[in-house]
Amino acid sequence: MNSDTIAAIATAMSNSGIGIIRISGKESINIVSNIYVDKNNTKVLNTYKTNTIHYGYIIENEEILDEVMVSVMKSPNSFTTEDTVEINCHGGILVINSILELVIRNGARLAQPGEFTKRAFLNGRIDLSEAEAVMDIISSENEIALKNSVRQLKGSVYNKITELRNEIIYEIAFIESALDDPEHISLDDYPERLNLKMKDLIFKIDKLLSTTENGKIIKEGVNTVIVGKPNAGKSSLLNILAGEEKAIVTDIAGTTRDIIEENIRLHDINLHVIDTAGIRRAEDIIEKIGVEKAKKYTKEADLIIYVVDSSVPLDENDFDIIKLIENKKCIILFNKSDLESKISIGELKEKVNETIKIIKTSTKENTGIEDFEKAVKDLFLNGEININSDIMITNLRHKEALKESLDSLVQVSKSILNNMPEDFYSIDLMSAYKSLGKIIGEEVEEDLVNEIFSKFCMGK
Ligand SMILES: Nc1nc2c(ncn2[C@@H]2O[C@H](COP(=O)(O)OP(=O)(O)OP(=O)(O)O)[C@@H](O)[C@H]2O)c(=O)[nH]1
Ligand SMILES: [Mg+2]
Repeated sequence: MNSDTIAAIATAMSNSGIGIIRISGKESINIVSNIYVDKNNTKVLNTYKTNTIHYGYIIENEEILDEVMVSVMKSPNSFTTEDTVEINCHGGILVINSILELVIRNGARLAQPGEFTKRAFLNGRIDLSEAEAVMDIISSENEIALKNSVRQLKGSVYNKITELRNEIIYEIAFIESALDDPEHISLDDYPERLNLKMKDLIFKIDKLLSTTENGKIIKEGVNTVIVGKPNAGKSSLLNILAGEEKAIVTDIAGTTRDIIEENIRLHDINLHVIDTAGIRRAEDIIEKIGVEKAKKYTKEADLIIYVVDSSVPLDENDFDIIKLIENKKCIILFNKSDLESKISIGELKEKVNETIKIIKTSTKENTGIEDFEKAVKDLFLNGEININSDIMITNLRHKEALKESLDSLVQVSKSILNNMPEDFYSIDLMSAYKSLGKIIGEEVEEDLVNEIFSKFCMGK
């Protein structure tokens, strides 16, 4: 009997109009009740009747994540015969993934491919031939999806996973051979060596996991905010990046009053760039509102570009901004470098987080912009993965698989520490190997039922 509650994205993983997250199992209604409110901001989902559909919001920490329609189907009136909730949300990958992650944090487990249909079958809702018919219908779509994912995974990600798997299988083979032939292969100092290897592999997988966040950002656009005091050259920068005169540039401090937004593709990264009103302690009511907005957007940004006017001394406005950008991903432009400097890079460095890159630019003479672009790229890609929007690990299932393999490798290290026998290492190494295999589609499934149902795509 399946007692846990499963969740998955039931629609294609692309930026489409609508995305559906399906949740099935005993806890599904409770889980969604926790994260859903109706238009009166009340948690009422568990009062809804079966087979009804409702308008409301998914909330996280009291903030609205998305506007949604939810369908409630109570057992046995659903496809799986279990309590089922479907959330229809907006189709962006970032939104769908965030909601799915939220559902999982609230107690559901990520479904295996075909698991909804498998439950329908195991609960007597459909027979195997019906299940196979469903499979036929979706398999054509699946083939495209499969080709698609193979294409996505070709290149650096695929190579990386294969490389990791090869390193793991080598160790498994070594242990197995040594256990088979102890006379010729010694395991005497092996645990120490293996431990070093584990450290290295754990480091590499951690790094790969950190790119999953970047991968998401790359598709959706990095929320980038240009801040600085009035007249620093913020709007000039926006115009250079946009390649046209999007924002008004004048020598009057306080020219930009409201925010100006622009989507810019920089190398392979989509930036959603927001030019803001120069931050200063303004008197003028309209400017004041603009400044408040600038502060709000800065707090929410993924990336901040702080434009410093190097032709005038740092002042209280700069100090306000420096406080605002604490703990944020940030790049500082030491702008107006064509003029005589009234501050030094060293002086600026002392005042901000030491990891922040400072780049000399002139947004008037268009210098230093390439260095700036490179800094953005470095910041997001860690120089590691050759990401373009086709190659990335945005897929939550891949992320889970990476985490699983990481857990198994940590377990190997623990076994070494506890002087466990060598065959313990093999077991966890094999789990790590299999988890990684899921990412590139080379998992070994022994169970026939699993085999059949694993042909389904996620959420079916
Ligand atoms: N010499 C020099 N002048 C610059 C540079 N960048 C911008 N300027 C000039 O500085 C003035 C202000 O530029 P903007 O781009 O409007 O500055 P801003 O930061 O958007 O200003 P606000 O919108 O008022 O906050 C304009 O006269 C620009 O021509 C630079 O690198 N060097
Ligand atoms: Mg401006």
